[in-house]
Amino acid sequence: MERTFAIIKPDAVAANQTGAILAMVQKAGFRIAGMKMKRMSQLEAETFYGVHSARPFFGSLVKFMTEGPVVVMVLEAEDAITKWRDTMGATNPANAAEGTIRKTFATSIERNCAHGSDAPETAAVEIPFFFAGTELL
Ligand code: FUP
Repeated sequence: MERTFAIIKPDAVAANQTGAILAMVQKAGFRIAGMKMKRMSQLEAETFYGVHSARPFFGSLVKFMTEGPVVVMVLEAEDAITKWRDTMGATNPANAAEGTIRKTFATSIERNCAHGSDAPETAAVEIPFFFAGTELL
């Protein structure tokens, strides 16, 4: 079993799409090992997306990720990292496959409604960034 880190982003939470996205999480066969709602601080968003700090979209991305509450989750499944990225679809919803979360709900490459770790090393940093070990069940 593998674990990945996932976010339902502020656009989807504000649009009351949390329940529909959670239904897709569960239909895809993930076990939710941890979940909570929070509002990311500026520092949290800047640190979380630190790898993108030199990119032109960084400021706008941080502003978006802090504009309202998010749902952070740890999802467990066999091959969870790849499986969750497949369930979300491509970063740009214009390129996302039919039936994926981003194709269904996202409105732009920035406001793309969901996040998922891109590799085991990333998940190993992202999970403890948001969850204490005692919060994972
Ligand atoms: P992903 O792994 O699918 O989240 O995509 P990236 O790591 O490439 O990008 C992280 C986030 O930056 C994306 F979710 C959205 C944002 N982004 C933009 O806003 N503009 C871009 O051109 C690329 C990414």
